[in-house]
Amino acid sequence: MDFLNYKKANKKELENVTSEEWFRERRKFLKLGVGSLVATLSVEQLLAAMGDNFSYRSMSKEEMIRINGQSLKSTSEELAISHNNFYEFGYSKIDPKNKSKGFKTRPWEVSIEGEVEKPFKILVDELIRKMTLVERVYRFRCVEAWSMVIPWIGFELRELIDYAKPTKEVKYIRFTTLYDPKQFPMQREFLGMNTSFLDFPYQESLRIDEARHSLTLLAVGMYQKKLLPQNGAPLRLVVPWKYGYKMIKSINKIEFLKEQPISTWEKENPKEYGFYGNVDPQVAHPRWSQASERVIGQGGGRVPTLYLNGYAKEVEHLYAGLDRTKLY
Ligand SMILES: Nc1nc2c(c(=O)[nH]1)N[C@H]1C(S)=C(S)[C@@H](COP(=O)(O)O)O[C@H]1N2
Ligand SMILES: [Mo]
Repeated sequence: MDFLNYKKANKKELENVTSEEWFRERRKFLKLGVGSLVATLSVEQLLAAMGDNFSYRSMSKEEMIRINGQSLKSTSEELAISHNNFYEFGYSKIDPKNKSKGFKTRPWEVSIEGEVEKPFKILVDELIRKMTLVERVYRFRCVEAWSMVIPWIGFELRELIDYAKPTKEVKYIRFTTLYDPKQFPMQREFLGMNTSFLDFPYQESLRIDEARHSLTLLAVGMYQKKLLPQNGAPLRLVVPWKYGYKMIKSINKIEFLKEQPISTWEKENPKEYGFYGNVDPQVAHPRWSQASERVIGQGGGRVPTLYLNGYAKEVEHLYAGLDRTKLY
């Protein structure tokens, strides 16, 4: 869509689009030039015209230091989009990039189910339009003992939870990745057998208080752009104090639950992967130490791993009374 071809909005039209609902789109269009702003555009047209851009609040230096304890330098974008874990596309780090070229992320429907006032489905772009987008630069620590720093764009999950209106009994929230063997090679069967050792669709969950923490995001972008398929487009979970496997990608179902569910990795190997997946240098994986990590993009250099990935001050209180040495 070529928004530069739109006729100039007159003063009256401009006033019509100053309502709260139109605020973000309007700001985006103002950035692009008033000529691109026409009051008669439908929401769908506006969303399409947004292209690969979002309007979001950037992270200030003060916020960066308050949350991360220091100023962090992001990993190079090139590495973050070509060193990935996304087993639906394959097991090697380059598979997700190479095998996701045609992955269709729009239109994309997200289904909200379980213990809510009224279950519903919503198009991801409509959901994004309702939420407040922010940028958050966070440390990212995979259970395989490597790490990156990623500048995410997303909204706080708690904003969606409030929007979904869960019942009082809700204790957990579960996310499910799209199930589509046509698009995900590893979800296919071969001679009646599963191709993968994982039980797809991939599922992950959080306790509702973890989900409501202000650091917990649903990401829709990174590096100031929309997410690419290999990073979990169009919607993926970000919980910076947990191992990467908790940060489920390409979500199309969100359920509110009363009981603690079993997640994909926990089901596959309960001796090695727990429900919590909290980053903890003192609790070794059965097959390797978690005391340090290899920083991707720093020539193989290792740094000590921080308790709760450096976010202990923010989230430690959530785990008072839990035994750190036990794999939950
Ligand atoms: N659906 C799905 N989500 C997933 C995975 C996966 O295989 N499938 N891998 C997880 C793991 S182990 C990690 S480390 C992160 C990797 O995210 P990144 O590729 O954006 O760095 O995604 C997580 N989310
Ligand atoms: Mo991971």
